[in-house]
Amino acid sequence: MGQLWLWLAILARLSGIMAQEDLYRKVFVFRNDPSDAYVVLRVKPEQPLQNFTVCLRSYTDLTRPHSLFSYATKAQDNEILLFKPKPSEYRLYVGGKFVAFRVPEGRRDWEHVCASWESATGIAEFWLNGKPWPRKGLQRGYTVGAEAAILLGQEQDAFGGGFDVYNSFSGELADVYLWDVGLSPDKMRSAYQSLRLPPALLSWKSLSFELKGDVVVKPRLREALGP
Ligand SMILES: *[C@@H]1O[C@H](CO)[C@@H](O)[C@H](O)[C@H]1NC(C)=O
Ligand SMILES: [Ca+2]
Repeated sequence: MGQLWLWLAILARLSGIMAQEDLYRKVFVFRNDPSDAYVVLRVKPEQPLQNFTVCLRSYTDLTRPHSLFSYATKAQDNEILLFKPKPSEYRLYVGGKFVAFRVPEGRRDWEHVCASWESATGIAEFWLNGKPWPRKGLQRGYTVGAEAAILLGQEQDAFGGGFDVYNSFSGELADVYLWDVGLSPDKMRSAYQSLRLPPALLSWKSLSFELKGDVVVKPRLREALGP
């Protein structure tokens, strides 16, 4: 029996099948600053996106630029990118163009963000800690490519690579989700409050991921919720 599992594990590794895990009450800890660590996420099925919502929670004391969610295709490295160039700004990139959302400088606490985009109108929504920011627009009529390298911890300047360690993430990440729809305001608030959520392309409760380098899964130290 032990040997069967060993063979299955080897087979899984060879065929690139990743662990699927419920990360409820867990976090990814990126220990180093700067760091070359990252986490690869896999979406199944891969599909082009006319609409999407990405949500995650982060906890860091970084003041330098850092990447939170990097979705690159072979044609466009910034296909979907959630990026924090400085403590008072978030950027959402879609197909290489971005909109900026100015935010109050963090209280050095967990920050929950959701960003959504809709091709038909180009409208981008940005929610911080359960609260919507004034909507902006970009890339009306665009389609996000299907075959993607999806990474946490690094910003891709090439498909699956081209990292700048000074754009790396350092700290804790949790509650990462990607949907192929724009979430309703109710669901945006549910995501912030860690309540029940619709089925997702990427779900923290059944995440297919692979750790690369110095990043570890640890239990949460406390509930990440805050007003
Ligand atoms: C994208 O969202 C718009 C507006 O909610 C909807 O009309 C459209 O059908 C959606 N497209 C896809 C492919 O889901
Ligand atoms: Ca890039």
